[in-house]
Amino acid sequence: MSNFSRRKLIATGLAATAGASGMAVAHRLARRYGLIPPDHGGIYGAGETLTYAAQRILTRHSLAREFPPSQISKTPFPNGEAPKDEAFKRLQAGGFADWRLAVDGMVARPASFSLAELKSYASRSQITHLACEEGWSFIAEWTGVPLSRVLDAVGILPQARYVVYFSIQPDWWDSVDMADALHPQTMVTYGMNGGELPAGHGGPLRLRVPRQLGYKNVKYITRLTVTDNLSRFGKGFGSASPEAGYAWYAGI
Ligand SMILES: Nc1nc2c(c(=O)[nH]1)N[C@H]1C(S)=C(S)[C@@H](COP(=O)(O)O)O[C@H]1N2
Ligand SMILES: [Mo]
Repeated sequence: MSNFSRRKLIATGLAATAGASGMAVAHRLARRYGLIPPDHGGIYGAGETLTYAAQRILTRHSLAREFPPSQISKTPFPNGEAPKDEAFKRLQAGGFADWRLAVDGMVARPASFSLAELKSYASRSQITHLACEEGWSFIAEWTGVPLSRVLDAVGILPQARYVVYFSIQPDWWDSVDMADALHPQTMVTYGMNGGELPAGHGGPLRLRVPRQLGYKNVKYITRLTVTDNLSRFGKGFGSASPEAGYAWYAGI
């Protein structure tokens, strides 16, 4: 069977079984194709599996919408304020010259990048929407280096399935699967609207995942870990968010 018709069959099967004989069959199908999200055991269990599996099959390569400059929001909405802890303030006072992004796990050459090193790679800018699950959103131009470029530099091993990302704020960490990690719009972001990325929006470094909701776009990232298994991170849900009731996969 061609890849396309196989995908279509799985998708149709998932959609049909969701309504009819319930989630169990959808879950079995998803498992067979390696599409069980790490938080499937949570409150939403089967529903999360169905959303993630169906999205991955149908929209694996789709792009988030990009906007013209005229659409950039006049007053972007910083959800939070810059971290107030001493470690962050010290780095900020030094112009973030000592900020590092460590990359480890299932990679051939673990490395630690300074901002200057990240900025030495070809940059990409995109005007995309950041949507919070609480209902507000804004459009901004984001500049950075595609995550795929950073992963190329360290050489991901073939077993890699997820990239886990950590913030200087210990409560904020998350992960994406390789489809999103290698997606051309997923960026290690250091600029916004033509200037530096403001601390309120995650400066000096933030992961932008425009195909997922705001909370997946973790600010102040300091470390990436490539892995084939999310069970040893936190409570094993692939993110801190499912512990608070939010889905690991927040595709839009
Ligand atoms: N480190 C960190 N990352 C974070 C958050 C946070 O509080 N700390 N908030 C998240 C949430 S819930 C949203 S909606 C967006 C808000 O992005 P903004 O501050 O650029 O508006 O950042 C996400 N990333
Ligand atoms: Mo949010």
